[in-house]
Amino acid sequence: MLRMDALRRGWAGLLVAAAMAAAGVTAAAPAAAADPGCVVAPEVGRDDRQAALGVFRDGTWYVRGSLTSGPADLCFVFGQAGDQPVFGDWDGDGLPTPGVFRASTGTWYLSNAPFAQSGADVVVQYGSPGDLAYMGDFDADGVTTVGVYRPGEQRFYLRNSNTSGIADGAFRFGQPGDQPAPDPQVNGLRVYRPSDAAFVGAYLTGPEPGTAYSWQFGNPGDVPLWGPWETGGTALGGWNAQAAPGVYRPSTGEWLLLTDRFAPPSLPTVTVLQFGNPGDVRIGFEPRCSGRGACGELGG
Ligand SMILES: [Ca+2]
Ligand SMILES: [Ca+2]
Repeated sequence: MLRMDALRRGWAGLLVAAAMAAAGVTAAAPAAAADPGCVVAPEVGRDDRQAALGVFRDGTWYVRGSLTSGPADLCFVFGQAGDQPVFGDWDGDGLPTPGVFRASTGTWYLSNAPFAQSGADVVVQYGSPGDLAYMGDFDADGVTTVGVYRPGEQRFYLRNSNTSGIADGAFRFGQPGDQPAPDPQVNGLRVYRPSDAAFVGAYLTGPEPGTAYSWQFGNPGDVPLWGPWETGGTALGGWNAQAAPGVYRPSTGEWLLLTDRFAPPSLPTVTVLQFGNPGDVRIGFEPRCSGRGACGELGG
């Protein structure tokens, strides 16, 4: 659990350029052309928001609404090639929605609509070229906010609001080669260590937190994922799914997702499926109510 008094100790400031917009600025993220085969999001109904898998390809998001192999159920355009897709409840209304982090300019484009129909509702300047996106709910107030992992320093820089400014928290954690493994509700530090094929995490209790857990999952060479596929015995893709680890295995094109960590050992707990193309960026996708507040209606 993150506590503000703990966060105030030993923080290094992260200076960001002030030239760009702060929170509240409405601007469209530069968008790529839509894939002609894409069924655009406004045509799907409210019940279709149980999507669980997403891939990002050159500015187009492809979404599949079940934990099965197959094609995308819908897509939408938000961002451009090279952007890092992110996902979170940026306004705290209970509905997680898409965003992108453009490291080349240190700019975050955040949408508060389920499939980014409104474009970028918030533009935040935070981070530097080479940074990797690390969003989360670092102060556990129900609002997902921006952060980055700087691989060269093995250091996280975190904000508790979707605004430009210095870091509310800076923490050295991880080792060379680690990749950040964020999710919209994480309130700690978490990396994936490819050499060990393990998710390694820490709680935000000091300037250099120690490892709190190490969770082996996948094989060396896998790409970390974290998404809403942990069902705890409920139907796959159902509304009760919780965030859980997974990996994408480039050598086979497979997603391997921990779908029921509480199942008896005799039952399968890992779902293996194929979705997307080689080179796509995979992301856990959950455009639905998180349980904290009212659901937003799907706009057209
Ligand atoms: Ca929201
Ligand atoms: Ca928060």
